[in-house]
Amino acid sequence: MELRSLGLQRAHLVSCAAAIALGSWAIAAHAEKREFNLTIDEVTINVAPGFNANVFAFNGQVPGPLIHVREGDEVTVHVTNNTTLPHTIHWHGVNQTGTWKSDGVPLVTQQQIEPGSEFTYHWTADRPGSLWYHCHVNVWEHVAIRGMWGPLIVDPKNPSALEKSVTRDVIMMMNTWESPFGGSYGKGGSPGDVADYFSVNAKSFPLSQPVRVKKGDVVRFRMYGAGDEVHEMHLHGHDQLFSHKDGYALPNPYYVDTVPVGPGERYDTIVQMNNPGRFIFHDHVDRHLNMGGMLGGPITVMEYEGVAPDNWYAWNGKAYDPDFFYSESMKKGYGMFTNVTFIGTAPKSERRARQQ
Ligand SMILES: [Cu+2]
Repeated sequence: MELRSLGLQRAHLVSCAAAIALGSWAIAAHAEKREFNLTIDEVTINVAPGFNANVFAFNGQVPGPLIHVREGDEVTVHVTNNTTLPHTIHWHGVNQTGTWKSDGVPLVTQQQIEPGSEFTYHWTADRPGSLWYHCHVNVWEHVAIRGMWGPLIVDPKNPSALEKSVTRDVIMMMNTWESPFGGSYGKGGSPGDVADYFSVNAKSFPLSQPVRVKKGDVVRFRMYGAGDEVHEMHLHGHDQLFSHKDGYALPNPYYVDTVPVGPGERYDTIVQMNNPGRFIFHDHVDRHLNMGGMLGGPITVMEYEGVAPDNWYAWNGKAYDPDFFYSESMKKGYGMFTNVTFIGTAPKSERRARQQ
């Protein structure tokens, strides 16, 4: 506790010194203290038709809750491990300036958080961008196939004109699953094990969702490689202006139509919605359609307002969740945001045990 408060004081001094060096008190004046609670729970989620996965879920959901803060904010996160295996949380992209003991790496920066235990992380949002958080214990299982990941968006103190032009954020976290181990905690993700289901925000098409847009929208896609494979994300009908890599603004953004999102990476593209119709946005790795599937995996569709419905359209009449890509939550300012769509159910075996 003493060490932690010393760390806090040091971080505060560093940020004040930086503010003085910049000849501005902006950092010290506008930084907010933000405090969040995360639990880690064992639940089952439905990833694809015919495939459920037992997961370690932050606040019972996959992806984990959206954490949205501003550059310079001081963040405290209390973590409670309600599962049967140990975990930590690594804040991927945060540089942990003066707070290295909050980096979340077991046996390097902390002891793992044992079942039934708690741990508190404290860090300053020392750089902006599309960051994320994930477990750092047995990552080949916990991150790759058990859903232990969520988005952490740090808004820059001084957004660029390009960033200011954005009217909607779309957060897409792609990942992998191994159905033979879907029901077996503590197994899977090892070399030789084969991923056979693929998803965006933990849902494979057709369980994923469209992005409903109108002409004139400017969408910022924030794409994450949360699993163990590269996802070649291809948007039809539009130019994607590749603007940020791992949260860092490119000095010279350039246009692409396919983005290779590898494990741990983040790619942001900014797209002018200027071509009304229905356009698919999909993973171009053919195997990622799912094992034996006709059409599946990480897929969404840009559905423009005003386009007449067709009864043969695969998503005709679909129940729409406008926050599936955290687009609505991102409009609500800073804080932590959940989505009931992502919440799992108690594993069947556990439920049976409770009923008896
Ligand atoms: Cu873990």
